[in-house]
Amino acid sequence: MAGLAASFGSGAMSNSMDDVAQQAKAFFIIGSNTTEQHPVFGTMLRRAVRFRGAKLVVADPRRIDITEFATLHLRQKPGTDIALVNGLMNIILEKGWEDKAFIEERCENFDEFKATVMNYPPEKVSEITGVPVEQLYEAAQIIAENKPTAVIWAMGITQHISGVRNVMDLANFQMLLGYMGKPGGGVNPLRGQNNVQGACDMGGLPNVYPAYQPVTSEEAQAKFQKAWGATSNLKVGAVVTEMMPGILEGRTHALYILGEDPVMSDPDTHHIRKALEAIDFLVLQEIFPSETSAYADVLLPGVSFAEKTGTFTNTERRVQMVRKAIPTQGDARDDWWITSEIAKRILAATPQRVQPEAPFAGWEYRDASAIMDEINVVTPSYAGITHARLEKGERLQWPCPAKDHPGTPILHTKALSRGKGRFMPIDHVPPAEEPTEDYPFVLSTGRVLYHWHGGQMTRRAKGLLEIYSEALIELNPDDAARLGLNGKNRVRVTSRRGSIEAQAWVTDRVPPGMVYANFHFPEASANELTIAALDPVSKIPEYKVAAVKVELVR
Ligand SMILES: Nc1nc2c(c(=O)[nH]1)N[C@H]1C(S)=C(S)[C@@H](COP(=O)(O)OP(=O)(O)OC[C@H]3O[C@@H](n4cnc5c(=O)[nH]c(N)nc54)[C@H](O)[C@@H]3O)O[C@H]1N2
Ligand SMILES: Nc1nc2c(c(=O)[nH]1)N[C@H]1C(S)=C(S)[C@@H](COP(=O)(O)OP(=O)(O)OC[C@H]3O[C@@H](n4cnc5c(=O)[nH]c(N)nc54)[C@H](O)[C@@H]3O)O[C@H]1N2
Ligand SMILES: [Mo]
Repeated sequence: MAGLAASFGSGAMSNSMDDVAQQAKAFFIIGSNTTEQHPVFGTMLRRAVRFRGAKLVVADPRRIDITEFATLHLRQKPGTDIALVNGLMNIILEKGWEDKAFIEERCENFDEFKATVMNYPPEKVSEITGVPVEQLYEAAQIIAENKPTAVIWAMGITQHISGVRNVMDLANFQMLLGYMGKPGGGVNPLRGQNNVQGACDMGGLPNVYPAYQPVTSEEAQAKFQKAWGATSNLKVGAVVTEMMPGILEGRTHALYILGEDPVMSDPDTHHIRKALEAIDFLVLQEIFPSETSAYADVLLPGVSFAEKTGTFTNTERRVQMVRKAIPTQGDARDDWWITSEIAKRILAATPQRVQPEAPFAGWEYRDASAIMDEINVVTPSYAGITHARLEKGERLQWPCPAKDHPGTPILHTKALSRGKGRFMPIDHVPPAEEPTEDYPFVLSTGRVLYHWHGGQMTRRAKGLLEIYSEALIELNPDDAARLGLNGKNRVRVTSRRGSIEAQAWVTDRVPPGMVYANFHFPEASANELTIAALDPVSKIPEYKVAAVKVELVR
């Protein structure tokens, strides 16, 4: 097979949530705060542990809630996942726990990979990760003996300069144990936004059209030109973390932003503000005035999920109907309607346009189901998914290539048996920024249960604000004592890029030397501190590691 990385391009879970929760003998959760950030799936996993005795290994620097259910919790230092996973594989090979038949028949490049893993003996790994050697052995044994174990991860794995390599190493891990392509096993990244999977499937990426058809392909270009009247050139576009710095470097002149609040959610806020001040033209399509709207030249009022009909595609590639529950207010319009009106005007001004012909609507969609009709024609994996079928209650997961196809709950089964999974030798890379004398703490950032990203929606919900009303910085009790945090519990956290002041939450959820902050509140957002260092392949920022100092506010 063309390399596992290619099929990971879609970033989807290889197995379905039901399959993982019901069939796995054990779960290896690494870098996912599952109960707070994926509460429904988190509940399924907790039930599996409690009621059918599934084992659970959690690898997370923080003592997150799901560790209460864990057979074993490994607390690696942030940014040391490759060393950790290589260390576990080193032990698996030492003990002869690898699946030799699977490796022999279904994988390639094992020897080169093995040579790299041999450089990660448990003692060395313990030094890099901070995880005791005995715990490494214990974890490897639980995972090797409970067949199959499902690996589950989220942003704790991907938001690093080594994010892509972290993911590849977890694929190595599952191949080594023969857990790939098995019910209850597989590689299971949990998607974040309700419809991020659908957005990617529909070509919301700089390198592909819908269904991951490359923008560099003339065939794909011709196909979409017929449907849309015009397309882009054959060049791969930029990702958001390139567009933003591109403003100050003269490469980005205008932005059309739909449903993002970069002032809150992009790394290094000071830099983002400077960029947005400098941009020539900014259009923002939002449902609320946000931190970013102050910089917009044009505000387009879209509508929320509750005011529109269409589909969301979830983390396990399942396409689900969303129905309009409340009427649209004021001047607000369906997001798709606004986009198609803009498209029509751009098309009218494009000299080399063609006239889309039936079955294409040429941007004159009757409603959301008419858009799905177009998707059926141009998107092979969605060819058989229609609003009518979903309305009848069919549970469809793509690939669903025909109207009589039942959908595909598990990926990789056939792909792996047809071709070979390729082992990738992966070495540990330290984070872009490590603690120094001046900035002695490691900062990691993320979310809390009660809020959603920049908080534009959740800070408007009274009940949520009653429970969680301001940013809290998690700080270990030993560090708090050293800082003299006695009754006075506001702290200032400072990185090389900025500074925030907030209330400390003194808790052993974080180990000594680590602090954890969220980006839900503009007055103390973690992104004032984060570093815009990017993974060279995915261009994801290293939100999960920065060096900071922590001071008492007097
Ligand atoms: N309530 C709520 N739920 C959400 C969201 C929200 O904003 N609020 N957002 C949604 C979105 S878009 C996303 S992407 C997901 C994110 O879901 P998650 O990725 O689960 O959430 P995060 O808070 O980013 O943190 C992930 C975990 O990584 C750990 N971690 C930190 N550094 C490291 C490291 O170096 N290695 C490892 N292995 N782990 C590390 C953290 O301690 C944390 O437990 O949540 C989704 N669900
Ligand atoms: N420090 C730090 N930063 C992070 C992360 C982290 O872990 N740490 N995680 C990153 C991740 S994984 C993500 S996904 C991003 C999320 O970052 P964003 O995408 O910027 O955050 P959201 O709050 O999900 O959505 C942005 C806006 O969309 C608007 N909106 C909601 N629904 C609709 C709609 O239907 N139509 C329109 N037009 N607008 C709508 C909301 O009002 C909101 O202001 O943050 C990233 N930033
Ligand atoms: Mo996300």
